[in-house]
Amino acid sequence: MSKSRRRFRRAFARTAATAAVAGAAALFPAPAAHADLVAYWDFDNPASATLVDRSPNGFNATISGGAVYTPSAGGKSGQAGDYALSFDGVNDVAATTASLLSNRARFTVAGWVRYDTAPTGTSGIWGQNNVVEVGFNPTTALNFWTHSGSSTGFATPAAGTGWHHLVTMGTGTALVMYWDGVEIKTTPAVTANYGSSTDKFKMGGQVWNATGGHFQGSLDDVAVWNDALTAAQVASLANGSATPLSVPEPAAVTLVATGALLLTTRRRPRESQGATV
Ligand SMILES: [Ca+2]
Ligand SMILES: [Ca+2]
Repeated sequence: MSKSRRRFRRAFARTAATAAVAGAAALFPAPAAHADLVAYWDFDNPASATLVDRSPNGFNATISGGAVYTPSAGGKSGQAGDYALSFDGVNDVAATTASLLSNRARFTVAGWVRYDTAPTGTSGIWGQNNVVEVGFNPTTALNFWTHSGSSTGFATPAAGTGWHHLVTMGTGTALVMYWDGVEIKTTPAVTANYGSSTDKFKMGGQVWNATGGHFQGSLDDVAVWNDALTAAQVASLANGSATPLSVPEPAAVTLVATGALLLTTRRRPRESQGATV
């Protein structure tokens, strides 16, 4: 083969490989949010009393009692434009208008929690009264109660230790709590349904009961899933490599990996062909 023809072949192979990568990107786009993501609030719309649900489901929450956004960069990431919501422990609450946790066979609620003063009373961090209740109860423990799947908890870490990542999960066979990405408590309890109530999903108070029980501290990036997350998914949230919008379905990860593999195996014969002709 002539030198110019070989050069042409090499250039053609490079172009084809580039096109193949572009094609693969179109065939295998970045994974969408986990299909079981129910709602996600990042608290990054500080001009509004409405907390925008960043999932496609539109479960916006409304601030009442005077809960305030932290200043820009006051959110977990510490970056400009990242806000958290600060609760006064008196009457502040963020409430949806939906009973998000009713009749779940499995669920996960995850988010960042910060409390700079020790809790002075039973206080709710997130949940839905009479179905799933999470918060300080008593003041020395983080407690996770469900209507029909038992309850669990662990001793409260000291106040003033910054942001912590909390996960409360019902797998159908156990209640699982993660703290800063580590599975800190698992309590076996089998149920096909964690219960239902007409109460709404709330953050910062009115969780242990329909009224009262207000949390003093801040929350950021709270999300609800209609499934149990894997330990790897929890770790990715806690170490900041994923947000609730980028925690992928395990199936999507497999598809992307398969695409990359196909690309690799298809390119090899073409290159060796060029060398032997
Ligand atoms: Ca208040
Ligand atoms: Ca935020």
